Amino acid sequence: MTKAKSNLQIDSARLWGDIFETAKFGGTPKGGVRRLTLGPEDKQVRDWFRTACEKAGCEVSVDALGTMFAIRRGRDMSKPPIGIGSHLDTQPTGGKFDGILGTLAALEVVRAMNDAGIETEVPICVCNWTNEEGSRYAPAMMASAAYAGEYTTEDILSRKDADGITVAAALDTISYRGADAVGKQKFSAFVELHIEQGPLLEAEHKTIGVVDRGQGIIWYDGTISGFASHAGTTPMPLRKDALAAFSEVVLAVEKLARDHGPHAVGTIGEVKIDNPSRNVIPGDLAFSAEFRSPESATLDALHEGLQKAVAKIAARRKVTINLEKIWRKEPTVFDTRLVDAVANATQELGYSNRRITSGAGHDACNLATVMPAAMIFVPCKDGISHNELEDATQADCTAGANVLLHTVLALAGVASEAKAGG
Ligand code: HGY
Ligand code: MN
Ligand code: MN
Repeated sequence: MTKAKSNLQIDSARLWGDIFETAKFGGTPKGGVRRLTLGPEDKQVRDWFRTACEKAGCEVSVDALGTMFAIRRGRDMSKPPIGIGSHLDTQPTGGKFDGILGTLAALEVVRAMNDAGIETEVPICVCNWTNEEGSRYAPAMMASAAYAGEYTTEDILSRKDADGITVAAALDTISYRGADAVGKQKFSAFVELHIEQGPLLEAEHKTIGVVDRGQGIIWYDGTISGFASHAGTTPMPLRKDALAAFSEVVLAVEKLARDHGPHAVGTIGEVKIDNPSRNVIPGDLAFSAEFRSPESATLDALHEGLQKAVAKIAARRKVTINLEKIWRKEPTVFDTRLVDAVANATQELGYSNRRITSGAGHDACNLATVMPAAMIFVPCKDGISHNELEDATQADCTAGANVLLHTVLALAGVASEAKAGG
């Protein structure tokens, strides 16, 4: 096997052009991207992605949950491919880079190999995982979780969004409910490039994050039932105010996370009052909550603490609070051989770097439970993500894609490449 020239680089302008080209699908006036999974804008970007992968000589397939796999042939097609890629769906107030950089950089890696006339020993598979964000349908990283065996395909297909539309119906609407069973596409390893979505790399002026761990996550759905009554005539001591009780739950989540710092985090991102009215004391509401920590024991402590806090609030305020744990993702430890391959490629290319734990969840975190997996981070401006202001530099995105290229070449093996200048 020959060794790829370490000066082999991706085409920076082509990658950057793709990022801005695809940002049009669901582009928002503030420069963000609103491309909820399985919606019309997701179909647009999926169609664009399929065409671009086929133009790059890949064979594209789609599985029963809509995940897309684009195979670039290798010399030995009997071996499972090296998987690369990420996701193309976004948050409602998403940006141009979260998931999109990793998916388009994976496509760019294939094109750079094509341009260099490189044939790899084993095939390469570029992936677009369905519903990584978990905003329209829970859980997050839904399709890769099903791929890793955490959920059955039937369970996921039956999941409903806020309008009662199932995943199955949404897939059919955009014609991305593939014939292939989830899990049919095998891999020998998976490497994902992603923006850090946090402030560390930028603050330390590091170009590359060599990701060795990922936080664990717990998601909850909650309801609070008090008693709706007249805002003017109900004396304060007699109230069963669901929203006032909820406000104590919010502060309890925040306090628990702070008390288990510095790495634990807790957030309540959604609340919906049933039949809200300015002169009715809120009787019923629904909300979602989440905790994250790199340590499983801390997740246990946070979970226990929240149960206790909620029971106390409910008793004191004479309301009923139901808290359902709907998802728990254990912390991820990525494969050391792969993490070292990322570190070696980074060193060879001469990029400043540091080891880093991922605060966000990623498809690679699910895949790491069933195959060797690793991640590469690049900085994003002010660490902002899940916000339309999300931004990154062309130079950093290019560096990340170059590290992905050389990591993949090391893992896939170079069977042959065009003569220099050939
Ligand atoms: O929630 C997450 O960490 C990811 O952005 N879906
Ligand atoms: Mn993401
Ligand atoms: Mn995200």
